[in-house]
Amino acid sequence: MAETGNRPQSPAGRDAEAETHRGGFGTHGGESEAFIERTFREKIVLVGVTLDGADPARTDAALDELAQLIDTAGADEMGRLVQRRRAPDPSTYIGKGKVDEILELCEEVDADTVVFDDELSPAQQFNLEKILGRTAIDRTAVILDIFAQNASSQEGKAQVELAQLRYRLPRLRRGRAFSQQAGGIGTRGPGETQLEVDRRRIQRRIHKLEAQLRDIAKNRSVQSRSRRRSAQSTVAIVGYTNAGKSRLLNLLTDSEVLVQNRLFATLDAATRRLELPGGERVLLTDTVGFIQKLPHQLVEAFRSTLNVVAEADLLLHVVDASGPDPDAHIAAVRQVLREIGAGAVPELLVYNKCDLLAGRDIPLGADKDAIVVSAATGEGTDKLLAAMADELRSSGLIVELVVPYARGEVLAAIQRAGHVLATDSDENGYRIQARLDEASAARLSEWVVG
Ligand SMILES: Nc1nc2c(ncn2[C@@H]2O[C@H](COP(=O)(O)OP(=O)(O)OP(=O)(O)O)[C@@H](O)[C@H]2O)c(=O)[nH]1
Ligand SMILES: [Mg+2]
Repeated sequence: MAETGNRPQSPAGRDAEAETHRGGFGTHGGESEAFIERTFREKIVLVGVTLDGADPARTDAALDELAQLIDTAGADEMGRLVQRRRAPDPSTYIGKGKVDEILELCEEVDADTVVFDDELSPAQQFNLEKILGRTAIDRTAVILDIFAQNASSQEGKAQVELAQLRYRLPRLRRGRAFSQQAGGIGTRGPGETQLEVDRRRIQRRIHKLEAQLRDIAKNRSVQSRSRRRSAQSTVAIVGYTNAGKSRLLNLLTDSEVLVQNRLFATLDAATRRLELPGGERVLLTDTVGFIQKLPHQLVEAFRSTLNVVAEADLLLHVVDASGPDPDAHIAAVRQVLREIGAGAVPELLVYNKCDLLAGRDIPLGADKDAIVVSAATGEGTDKLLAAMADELRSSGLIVELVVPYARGEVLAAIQRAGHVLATDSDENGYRIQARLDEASAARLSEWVVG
């Protein structure tokens, strides 16, 4: 019987005694229980699929990373299985024969839970759990669990809960009777009524969290407007999880944000002041790390936090140069950046952990402007700071200008000189936010406010 110890048992899970495994997933319904049990270390079997045309080595690397995620979530890998397939099986994701193999392996190692590297549809998950007699979850659920463990601020907690509930909602089902699948309209039992109740309850909670997060975001956008009026540049540190973003922030700004050799140690953005060698003052923000197949529910829920990235003047994209496949990590990070609308923000690639390379060459690839540093030894930071100053100078400052309605030609000059971010109007004229280089900002200084 799967139930988290001290939390109230959910109505949906009450009649789930048919489940013999000890995993955490069988008991949907509660608002924030974990997918993987934390009262003991679950034994887990990992499953990966190499689709046609994909590189099997990539599947292995993905499973290594999944093993790391599992460990971070507090469970142990007992074994893994990989299958090559042309396409996922719509009902069980992997082939039926392979499901039997998994069952055998699970029994051999007494596994509690099977974790698939790709997102399972609710139907696939349902069918797999039925055949395997134990919890079947996917990478998304594991990442959601880790986020839930690591969230500490009110906003972070609300964001993670929202992502969990959006993931959970389509997967809600009553515990024991599997009539949902075979049944359909006209076969509703009393359990389904309970299911409806659970759905409504979760939906209400989702709306409440959305409203709460909107309020927090509104506050933040007031703050960021006032920061823009002060024309301070903002630099966001982004990158793959565990690349050393927080340690770099600490080094550059003499701070003490949490640094850990664990995935997703940072969930809440931290902003610190930094003075560049030329005396320019910038705000440096450390953000949540990204990963391959980052659940879209999380990207959605963290959208307002990630706005600092989309609105930044410059990104420091930190890469673990000592990692197994830096290029794959870079590609995964850029993919998420595009998803959050930060694809066009200027980026400085920063290869970190160069102290671990022990003479190996850095895989700089095509990017000759990349900087090589070590957040551990401080090597390369002078170059990094100088490069940041250069980039910011060439990409310009965000300034606010007020132009009287009668001076249309000034408006046109601003548009020619830089990039207009926002236009508003009040009794004084047009109020414009634009990114301008230093020369243009000086030329238009008559209209610059603040
Ligand atoms: N040897 C070495 N270790 C480093 C370096 N930079 C970071 N680390 C280590 O790498 C691990 C991860 O560092 P963090 O700064 O927490 O990484 P992060 O990118 O903020 O990770 P998340 O917040 O979890 O996404 C920690 O154990 C750091 O001490 C470096 O330059 N050299
Ligand atoms: Mg961090």
